[in-house]
Amino acid sequence: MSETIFSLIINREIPANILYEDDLSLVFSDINAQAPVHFLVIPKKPIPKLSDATEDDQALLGHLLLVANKVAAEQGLTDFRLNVNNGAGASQTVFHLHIHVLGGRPFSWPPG
Ligand code: IU
Repeated sequence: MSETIFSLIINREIPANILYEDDLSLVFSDINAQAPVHFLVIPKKPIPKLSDATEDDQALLGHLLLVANKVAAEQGLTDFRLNVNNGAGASQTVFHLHIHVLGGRPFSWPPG
């Protein structure tokens, strides 16, 4: 699997505001925040996009959601939005699976 800038963040080769880390995941602030709180939850395993995940990743994907919950609570969020862009046509730009977590402002629906 190809390396992306997120691999460099995992390996501390470029800086990021890291909010949480464990053996399977890393959480850091988005550098182009779209809300007062905007962080990314990523697996350390470099899965390019959600649709590349397999049954073997079931526990990992569940773990990422629970990590999102944990960090959202730590950030004082009760209402928040999770977003996963899957593929260029869905505005994915970094091909290392990531869950956007946004909060601290109202959100409308449907998204753009
Ligand atoms: P997307 O779902 O692939 O479009 O989101 C990629 C996000 O990664 C986007 O919100 C960027 O601001 C963010 N990001 C980052 O936080 N740090 C970086 O070094 C790079 C992108 I490159």
